[in-house]
Amino acid sequence: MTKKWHKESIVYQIYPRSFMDSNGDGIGDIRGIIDRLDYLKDLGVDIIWLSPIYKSPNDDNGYDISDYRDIMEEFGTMQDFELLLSELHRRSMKLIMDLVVNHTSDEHQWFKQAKSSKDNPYRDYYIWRKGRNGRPPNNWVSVFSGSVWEMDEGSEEYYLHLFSKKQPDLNWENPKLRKEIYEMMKWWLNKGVDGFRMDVINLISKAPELPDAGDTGSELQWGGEYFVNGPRIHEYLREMHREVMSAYDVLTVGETVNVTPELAVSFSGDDSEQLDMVFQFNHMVLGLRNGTKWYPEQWKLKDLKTIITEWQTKLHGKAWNTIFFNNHDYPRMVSKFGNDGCYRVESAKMLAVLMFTLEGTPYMYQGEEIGMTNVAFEDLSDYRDVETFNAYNSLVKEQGMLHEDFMKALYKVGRDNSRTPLHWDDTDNAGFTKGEPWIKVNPNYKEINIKKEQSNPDSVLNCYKELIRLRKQHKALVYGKYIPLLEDDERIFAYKRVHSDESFLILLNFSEFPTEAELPSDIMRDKLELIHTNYRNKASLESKVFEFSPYEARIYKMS
Ligand code: TEU
Ligand code: CA
Repeated sequence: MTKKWHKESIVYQIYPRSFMDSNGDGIGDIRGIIDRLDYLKDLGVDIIWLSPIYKSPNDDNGYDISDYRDIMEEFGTMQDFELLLSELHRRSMKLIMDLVVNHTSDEHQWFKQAKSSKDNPYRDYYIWRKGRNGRPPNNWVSVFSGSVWEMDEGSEEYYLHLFSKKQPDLNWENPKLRKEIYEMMKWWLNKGVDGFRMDVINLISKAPELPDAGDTGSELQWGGEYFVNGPRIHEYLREMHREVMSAYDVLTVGETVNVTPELAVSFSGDDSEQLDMVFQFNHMVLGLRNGTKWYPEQWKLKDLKTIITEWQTKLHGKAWNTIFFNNHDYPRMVSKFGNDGCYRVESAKMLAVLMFTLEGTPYMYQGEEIGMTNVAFEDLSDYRDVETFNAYNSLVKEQGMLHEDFMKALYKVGRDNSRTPLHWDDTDNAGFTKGEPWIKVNPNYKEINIKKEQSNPDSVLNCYKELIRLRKQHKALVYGKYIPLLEDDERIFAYKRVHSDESFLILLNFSEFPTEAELPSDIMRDKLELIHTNYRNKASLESKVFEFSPYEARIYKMS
């Protein structure tokens, strides 16, 4: 297996709007990030992934870009950005940018031109079709609810938008558009950025006929079969690699929805010449019935284990995994996979052990290192996410779902759960801003904040630091082969990481109950050395059976 810097690195995702506000306007900004780089360096972070900071009208918090070569005014200036980059590099840290090229904002110059007339040269940068007897060109449903088609009154044609109507999809069939994107990417790479996280990159190729999903003429439905991993996707990514990435030693990570391990290998396999690694979401959508987001159910540990084992096993030696359990689109990981009530600290630490002992590059999301939790605002108007409002209109106002039921679902799955400001200390607004924050702070900030965590040697934050240090010390935790144990156990997640020079045994009690487990007899207890645990003075090896406290996690070195 070839070793590369990006496999051994720890990535930290910053959601700039909510990280740190330097000028009191209530919105996080680039200066705020610069001020806190020493915190990230001290934590052990190597690479920062910045969610979009480009010029944007913020319909989808920056994922709707109106100028790829400029900075969002609220976040600062290009000079601020260049300072951030040099301050990172001075600390031997790297920066990857979010690259959002499935769509632009409808306020991008290209779209304004395209809309202005049918024979404008930019018309073909987007996807236009005539309606069918006053109805949209096909029946696909948008990720953000409603039809994917929006009528343009001027030309009486519809344009395609897989996300909000302010995010028109780009037409990748057009070679001029592709070239323009590649030039833009080179422009950023030549500035010195160290790679890209590519937003919904496996949606850029659509089946050209754009056929109805399911039965012709049926109700709105998911048309993924015609645009997820579409017909020319590998061709485009290979072209991008050849034209752009191959000339730079940088990191590319594709956000790919609905992929199997086989597809992931086809995108990021060692000789694929497309991407370095992909984010896959099979574990993230656990508990979401048929992938529908707004009817969450309880997820099961066995399913989580099955998915992780499948991905760890099938990619080993072929492609490189990413490890993450939350980001700006999903609930906080301690609330979803742990217990954000009385075992918040224990379970946040246990999940950290999982993060840093699997094969793949760990991608942390801001706030997870202190065990930040979901939020439950009483009033819908305290929320900010376009996905939430569109879903509310569609499900509650049009389809009769009860307001209370929607709010309950929102508390579990809403994207704003992870977008509330980062808690720096216990002063007003958690030290995030001197002004009025763009979205309310989670009221539990007095209990959960960085300052408090820093002063407590036993905190979640210090546990993260310790685990990052361990991972950097032991290559087996990065490259070792993953071998699952106790696969049928409904409470214990157990596995080995086996490498030529050393091996580790990882045991995690994913339940709130004291639990016992008996390991296979070939694991010799007298050959185990405990090197990490989230409980003090515990984990004696005397008894034959392993006994675990709620959410107890242990790492043993095996000899
Ligand atoms: O997300 C892609 C995506 O499919 C998500 O919309 C996801 O399905 C949804 O959040 C689950 O509720 C990327 C970005 O990460 C997201 O923030 C953007 O809104 C989206 O693309 C459009 O750019
Ligand atoms: Ca600000």
